Amino acid sequence: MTESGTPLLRAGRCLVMGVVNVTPDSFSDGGRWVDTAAAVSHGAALLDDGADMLDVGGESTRPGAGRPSVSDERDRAVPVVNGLATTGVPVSIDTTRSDVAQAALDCGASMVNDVSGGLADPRMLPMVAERAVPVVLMHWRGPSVDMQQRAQYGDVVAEVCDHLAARADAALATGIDSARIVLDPGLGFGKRAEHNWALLHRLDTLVELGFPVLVGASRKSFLGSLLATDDEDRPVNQREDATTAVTALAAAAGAWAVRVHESRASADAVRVAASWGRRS
Ligand code: PMM
Repeated sequence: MTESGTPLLRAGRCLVMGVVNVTPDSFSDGGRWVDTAAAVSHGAALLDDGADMLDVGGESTRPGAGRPSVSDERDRAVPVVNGLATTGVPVSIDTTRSDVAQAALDCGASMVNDVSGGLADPRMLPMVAERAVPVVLMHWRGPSVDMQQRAQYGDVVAEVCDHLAARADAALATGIDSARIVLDPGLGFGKRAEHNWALLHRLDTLVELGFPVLVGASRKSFLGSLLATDDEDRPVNQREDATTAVTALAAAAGAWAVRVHESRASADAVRVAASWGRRS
């Protein structure tokens, strides 16, 4: 950290954030990277495949998930953050707990990704302000264990945008610089497929709030149900092409970054979108 704090990564195009879930139970890759060395080499592979930054998390937020203890979450995520950050790559810590975030920042993380938008832990936003690091504030309606019961909206786009504008105001009020705030619609968090599609359809409304926007659609169940056959939803490991399509469209709609489990195709897609949008 410099005296003036850590700036938000920018590249003149949509960025690709590679996901490193150090959890036994995440919906798409739970259990694959629980070993620190495996998680670090997975992160390195995501970078080789074109990711601009990595997002490391030690708690699964899939619908219905229970919570690990703070120490379990920290012990899973922080060694992986440490192993990756020493290579100089920008690493964010995906956590709603300020203690975990703080430990990760101490070990080289340079951004906090809080899916609760600072609501789960009242110490999170003041800590982020003090450390002067960028923060992702995601739309959230409460813990994952029963969040789908709260998937009730009148106008989902207006409600999510109003909520995120209020979370940005709360962050500004605690002293977080506006240039370090990222907003995220929280696809799948207390939202059904139709809510996710409405939010993507009107991503411009969220972008117009004036903050960088992160989109996390990768492999989520609304892509599985979109591509379902009569018998079953498209399995998680066969949703990559749909994820890439979302990446291209999100980039074209002005997203700051996409959060993805595989980076190669999305890294290509953001470059296509940037070139398409450029007038020469
Ligand atoms: N989704 C998941 C976890 N963390 N963070 C942000 N900012 N946005 C998301 O959409 C998001 C997130 C759930 O997906 P995973 O369990 O595969 O990581």
